Amino acid sequence: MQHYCEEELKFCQALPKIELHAHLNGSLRDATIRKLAIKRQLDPSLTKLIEKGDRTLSECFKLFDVIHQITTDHETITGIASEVVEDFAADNVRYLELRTTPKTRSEHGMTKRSYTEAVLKGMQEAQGRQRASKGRSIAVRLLLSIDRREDAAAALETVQLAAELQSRGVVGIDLSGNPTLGQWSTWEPALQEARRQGLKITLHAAEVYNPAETEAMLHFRPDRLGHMCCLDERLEALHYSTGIPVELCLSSNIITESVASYPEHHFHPFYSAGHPVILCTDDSGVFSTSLSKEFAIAAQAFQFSRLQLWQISEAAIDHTFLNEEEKQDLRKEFENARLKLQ
Ligand code: 6MZ
Repeated sequence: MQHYCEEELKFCQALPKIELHAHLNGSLRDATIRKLAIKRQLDPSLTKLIEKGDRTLSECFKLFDVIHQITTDHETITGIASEVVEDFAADNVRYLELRTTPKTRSEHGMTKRSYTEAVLKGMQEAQGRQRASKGRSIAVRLLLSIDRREDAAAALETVQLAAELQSRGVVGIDLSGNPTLGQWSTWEPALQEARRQGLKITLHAAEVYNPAETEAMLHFRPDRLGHMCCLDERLEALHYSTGIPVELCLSSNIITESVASYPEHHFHPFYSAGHPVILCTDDSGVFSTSLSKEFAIAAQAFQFSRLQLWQISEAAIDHTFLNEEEKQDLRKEFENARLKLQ
């Protein structure tokens, strides 16, 4: 069943947009996954896992492990980073904050640093191609993710790497991975260090019901939160009182069954209460979506006018991890786009 109307999708494609929650390995094109599965001679039983369908949250994490088996070497990492940037640009995303988990793969001579440099190279290549062909390019920054399976030392290594690469476009740290694994106390010291180093922080929170962890995360006061699907009234009130902007991914939450239906998605109560919300894709490849589709789905589910869609899109600029001057440039770009569309 299609949850958006084609006419609205066209409008949403023309809308300039900001993407703040996109995982690199979750955003691959189907064709790229198929090609890499053949190249890496992936076991056919695993190839089946990649085929599309409804996915529970735990199936999603099995799928990520399979995708990681085919995106192994530096050249592939550069290639997928470049493709993902191109895909967001083609969807009229003007600023992308891409996130990825740095990986050590000794069999490929890969360290967390060389992995991250391969991603940065792919991002730059895509931007360079756009500037050459169009005279302008999507702006892109990188967040380094800590996977919840990682221990305190691995988390700290990622933070130190991010701190060292700030001048190369790394602006922050994300905590993500299977929400049923690990303990907040493991990564908190590394996240405190990230803050000391001037990095911005976003946390996947309440993707499953875990009130003690969600409360600890809220008390930590990250710069942004992702998901916040499973809250009780007390945590919801606490979240509202902090004013921390929340990255919301409609298709992801519905497909993984964290939320029952689009109209029931918590995007709407947050939005109606004036709480800062940002529409995002999460894993556009895994969930067969795009940011334009997420806007079109929101338009249908919550009966948003076109003016409201513009406002939601533009308000995301305030919540990027850019400095004030860079935010101002984006606001000008949105203004120019508005004048062109009128
Ligand atoms: C939590 C998620 C996620 O880092 O290898 N990831 N973590 N919740 C989600 N909701 C569905 N979607 C993706 O991209 C894939 C990794 O991103 C995280 C997981 O750790 C996954 O392994 P990278 O580029």
